[in-house]
Amino acid sequence: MPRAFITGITGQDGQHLAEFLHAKGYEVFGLVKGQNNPRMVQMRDEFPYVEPVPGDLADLPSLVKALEFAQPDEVYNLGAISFVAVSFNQAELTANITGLGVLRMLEAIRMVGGAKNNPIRLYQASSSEMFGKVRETPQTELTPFHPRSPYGCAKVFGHDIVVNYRESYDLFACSGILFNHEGPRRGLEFVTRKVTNSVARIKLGLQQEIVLGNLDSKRDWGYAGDYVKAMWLMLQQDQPDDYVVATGQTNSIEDLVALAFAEVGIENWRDYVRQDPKFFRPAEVDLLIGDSSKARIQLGWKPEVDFASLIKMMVAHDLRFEGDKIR
Ligand code: GDR
Repeated sequence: MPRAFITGITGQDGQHLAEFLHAKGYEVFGLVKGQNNPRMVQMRDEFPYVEPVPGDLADLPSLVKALEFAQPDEVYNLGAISFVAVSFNQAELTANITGLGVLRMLEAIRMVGGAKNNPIRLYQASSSEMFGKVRETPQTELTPFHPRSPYGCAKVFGHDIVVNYRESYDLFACSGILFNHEGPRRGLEFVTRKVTNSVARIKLGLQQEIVLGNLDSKRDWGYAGDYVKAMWLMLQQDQPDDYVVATGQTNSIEDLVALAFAEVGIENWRDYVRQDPKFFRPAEVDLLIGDSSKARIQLGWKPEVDFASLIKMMVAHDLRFEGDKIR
């Protein structure tokens, strides 16, 4: 039975990946930080097959112990301070966890190593936020980085240190430069889920309006369930490499809002939307659109769920989720 160790197990991608790997016959271990982590209760109920392992990306000895315990064939480093807006207020913490956490994981892998003929393979969750103020469109693996947030800067460090350790120590370490990926498990702080959940609540009479920031920025949004397959495929190749994972379609926040409202039969969506400067960011990423040709050709990966189907799925889920609360 292959063994996988996932950081960020309680997040959206951790949940999708755990499900995916479990279905493939993996034994799945998840790094869980803190005492009485409240998200662990949900994990125990929904993912009883995941074995929790205590530890923290800020604590190298705990990572070494966790790897010694899990003895993984594959490590998926998804753990991070992942909300871009928060990273402006907690820049040092973001640099420590999202950036230095990657270095600690690489060191832990070097120390624990794995079987001689089967060294531990690492997947690092890199991000399209590294492209920031984009230098070219669409963005590929070769597009230079210009991050626009402490989060983006920390991800650039994580990305570069993976390349450096791969080249210096011959580690099997890959980075997936994943563009935005969403779904019903997305946290309510991210714009897609904030919108689909608010639209459902407005439809059900539970909320009057949505308060948003910048409506003009554009994102390449895919479905998280599709994207975790690309992570796994990267670790099944003969050689480690980096890959852009994206749909190649871009939409604005305004498109997202209009589509979500249309799903519940509301056309005059502007009557329900208010903008508040507190949701604007000190520096913004205006346009993201990824070219995932390399992943499509070398990994045989392609996204299955398009933007319209994704928003439809999320609105339908949120109508059920919010409706259940009032029934
Ligand atoms: P992003 O996702 O920053 O792209 O990073 P997010 O959904 O937070 O923002 C997308 C865009 O929407 C604009 N926006 C708002 N965003 C939020 N959260 N709330 C609002 O009210 C709002 N109004 C407008 C933002 O300004 C932004 O332009 C996500 C994260 O998952 C990262 O961890 C990951 O690396 C990247 O995607 C790829």
